[in-house]
Formats: sequence, C-alpha cells, structure tokens
Amino acid sequence: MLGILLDRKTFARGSQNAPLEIRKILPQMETFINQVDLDEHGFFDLGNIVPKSYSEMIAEAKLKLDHKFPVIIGGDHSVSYVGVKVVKPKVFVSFDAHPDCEKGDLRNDTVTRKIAEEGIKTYLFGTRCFSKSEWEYMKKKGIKVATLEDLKKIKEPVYLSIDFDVLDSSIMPAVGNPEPDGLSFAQVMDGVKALAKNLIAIDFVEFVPTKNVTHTLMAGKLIYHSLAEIVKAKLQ
Ligand SMILES: [Mn+2]
Repeated sequence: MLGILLDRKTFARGSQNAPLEIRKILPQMETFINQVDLDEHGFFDLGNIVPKSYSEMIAEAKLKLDHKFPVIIGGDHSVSYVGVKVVKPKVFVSFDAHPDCEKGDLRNDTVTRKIAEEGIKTYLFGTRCFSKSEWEYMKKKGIKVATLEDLKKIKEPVYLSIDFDVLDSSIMPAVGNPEPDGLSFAQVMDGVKALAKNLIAIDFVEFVPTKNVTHTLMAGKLIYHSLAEIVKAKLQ
C-alpha cells in the first residue's frame, strides 16, 4: 500500500489527507472478510509520496512498487496516471461517477482521457455525469460505460481505479464531487469480483475525509473488501 498525498483540484480539496485518515482506521477494522484473512497475505505499507512533478512521482513509485501488487491510495484522481505509468497495464478500468475525459493538462478531470491516449484500452463503470464534450470524445474513441457482463469478458491484465464517488452519494458523500443515483456497495463489489482475477494493480481515489468517521470506515471497508476479493481470485 502506497499513499500519494496529492490534491490539485480547484475546489472541494482534502483528498491529500485521505491516506493518513484511512491508515488510522484500518487497524480498527476486521481483517477476516468472506473467509479470507488479510493478515495472512503479506500486505505491507510503503508509506507516502508527497506532491512533486508527475515524472518525479512516477520515478519514486517505480522504486517503491517493484515486484509488488500495488494498492495505491490517493489523492485526487490524477494519481492513477502515476500508477498506470509504473504498472503499464493493457487495460484501464475506472469505477467513477464521472468519465474524467475533459481536454487539458493532467488533472483529476482529464486523467482517464490522458490514460486512454497512452493507447491503453479504457473502460468506465458506474459513470453517470458527463459533459457534452466528454460524451462526444468517448463516442469518438470508443470508451464505453461497461456493464458487469462487459467487465467479465476482459481477459487482459487490468489496472483498476476506484473513485469513491462511484458509490451513491447517500453512502459516500465524503468525495470531491458527490453524485446521486450511484452504485451500492454490493454493486461496486460485483464489479471488483468481475475483474479480480486479471487485476495487476488497484487504486482508491478522491476520498475527502470529514469529521464523520463513518465515511472513513466506508472507505476502509471498500479497500479491505476489494483486497479480499483479489486474494480470493488469485488463490483459486
Ligand atoms: Mn474521478
């Protein structure tokens, strides 16, 4: 697990603190999940990367993540670019209320487009709030809002990014851009299960800690449950 303490958003900032707050809650949480005990599977903490240029963060992450299964905790969504440059997956899947396909410099709302433009096959899941220009870009590039069935059909190595705003805003309001009409916890987990066998890295981004510790617990639960599914799929 590697934290990236970066938040370059223009409003609703605070995700730079997410790795710190999530780390406080993880030791309080049950590690035995769906018959998998995470304590038995050698997860360890690689500390944090503090903000610097993207190329410097990529170089630092490369050193830290060598030969390991990366679990990256953001940070704003642009940290996925750092992860993808280190891991070099064939496929990038983003669970996100938003497509993050705006045009412009690397930011939280352009990151998926930047990754797609690296020639990495890109899918979205749970996406429900588009700008017109993003919609048109996606249509042109063949970037699809995948169904569960589409995810199950992916056979190549996948980098999965989970933006916490994919969850419905009633269960996860502690994000930069909460969106109603989102996925339930179980629906997000169904998506993780569909991909688990092919995953080579995962990140969790855009959690903005609040004083309400329940939100941090939700974030921690999603992380632990995802890791348990990955362990399960890899051991089968
Ligand atoms: Mn996002």
